[in-house]
Amino acid sequence: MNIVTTASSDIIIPVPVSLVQKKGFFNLNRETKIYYPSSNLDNDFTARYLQHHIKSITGYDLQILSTENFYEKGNIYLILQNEVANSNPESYELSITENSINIISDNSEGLFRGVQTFIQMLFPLKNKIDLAANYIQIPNVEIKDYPRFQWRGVMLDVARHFFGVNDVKKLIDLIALYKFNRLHLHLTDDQGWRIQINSWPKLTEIGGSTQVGGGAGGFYTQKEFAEIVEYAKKRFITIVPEIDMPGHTNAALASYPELNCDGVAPELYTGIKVGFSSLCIDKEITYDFIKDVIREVAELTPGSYIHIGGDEAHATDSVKYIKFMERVQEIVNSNNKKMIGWEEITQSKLNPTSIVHYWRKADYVLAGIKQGNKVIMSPSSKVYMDMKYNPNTELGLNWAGYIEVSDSYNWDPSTQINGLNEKDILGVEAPLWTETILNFSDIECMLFPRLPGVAEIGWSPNEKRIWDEYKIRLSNHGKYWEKIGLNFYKSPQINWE
Ligand code: TNX
Repeated sequence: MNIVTTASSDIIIPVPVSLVQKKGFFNLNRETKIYYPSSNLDNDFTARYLQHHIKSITGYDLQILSTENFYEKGNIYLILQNEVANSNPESYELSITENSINIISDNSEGLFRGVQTFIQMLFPLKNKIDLAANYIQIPNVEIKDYPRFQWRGVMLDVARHFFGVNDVKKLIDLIALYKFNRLHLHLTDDQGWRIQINSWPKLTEIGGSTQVGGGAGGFYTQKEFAEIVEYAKKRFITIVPEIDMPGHTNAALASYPELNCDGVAPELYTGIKVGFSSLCIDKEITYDFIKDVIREVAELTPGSYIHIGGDEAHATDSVKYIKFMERVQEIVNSNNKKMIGWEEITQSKLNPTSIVHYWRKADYVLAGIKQGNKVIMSPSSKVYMDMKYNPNTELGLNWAGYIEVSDSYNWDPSTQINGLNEKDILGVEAPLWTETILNFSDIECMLFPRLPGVAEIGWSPNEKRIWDEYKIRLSNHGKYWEKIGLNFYKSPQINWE
């Protein structure tokens, strides 16, 4: 008995740059092998990743072979070669013929992205009958693919509610499937400080001890944080740590009285108001503190970026805010990192390497591009994953509106702000703030099915993104989500049958 999967044109998210469906099938069966080039350890991981996913979806436990010479027909080949005509490190080609499945890139990163495309081809295989199949017929196809934007991010707020290492790893695997390449962790806020800082231990001892609603909170030890970074790196995802300042700092201020202008530590905070706290701009100890924190975080971060927040500093003098951010920028740069900040930072004089994170006000962004800065696009009315889908959604907030699946899909970064052009845009990011999000099932429900749409905006050419076609592809992903028990929102906009 055999099973025929759906044509890839009805499955792949983000939609590839070029996909040509061909006649005929590759027959995947229990004897199919996965070959990968022996020269490179990253590819060993990628081969095992592919093996793991094929097994979990089809039940086939395929053998992996490492060699430089692929001569035997009828298998899956991960191929590194310098002939993929695109300098983008994430570009890949995937061709399926009767004889073989070839995933080709000139870079390990591209191979990993291509493997995600192949894994998705198995998504529609959902029920038990599939597992009993003698072989699975995968329709022949030729895919050439590379991303539109270099920054395709997801943000998780681990400060309002804390999420442990295992939750973060689960999230990393989910976003890897959609070719995201950045995970921004919002590590500090009024309600919690979540990263161990050896030179200021009370930040986590006191500042990490609670969360919104008064739960136990928590934090990552430096060892745990390094583990997250490494886990993400294997999946070609860069961790972007955020230490929010000068506002959103009540947890730090509660941990060290000397950081407060009046020398008195406030109580820990477990509500959800914003904009009431500030570091003391006029005290030198504030900058000693920032230098220590940024140094330790930079040491833990192989990626090029440190996010310093800078948003909603309503309790900070606005003139002093400007000078403060310029000092912080110097500290970040002296640790060999690029500074990212929420859009408000463009009031300061920024270096061209600094990156502006748009969420609400176009004017701030335009002030940034005048200074030569690049922009990450997180328009709150489109991609804030903590916004409710509709008035009946249990979780989430609604200050930026209700966001249905079509709302988060049907927009284009390069026409979102008048005067902001494609060349100014580094990419897109979907933030999940967690004031109302308590556990991983809540995370799933807010991210799915909206997040794949943001992935597609970040990766695919705009003219390839067609809502009516996307709905079919999304529905096929629903079959996989059912299978893995993912708690997704069954939006009435999609036919999930
Ligand atoms: C605004 S977006 C915030 C966060 C809140 C979020 C809730 C931004 C830079 N600041 O502090 O968690 O709204 O949606």
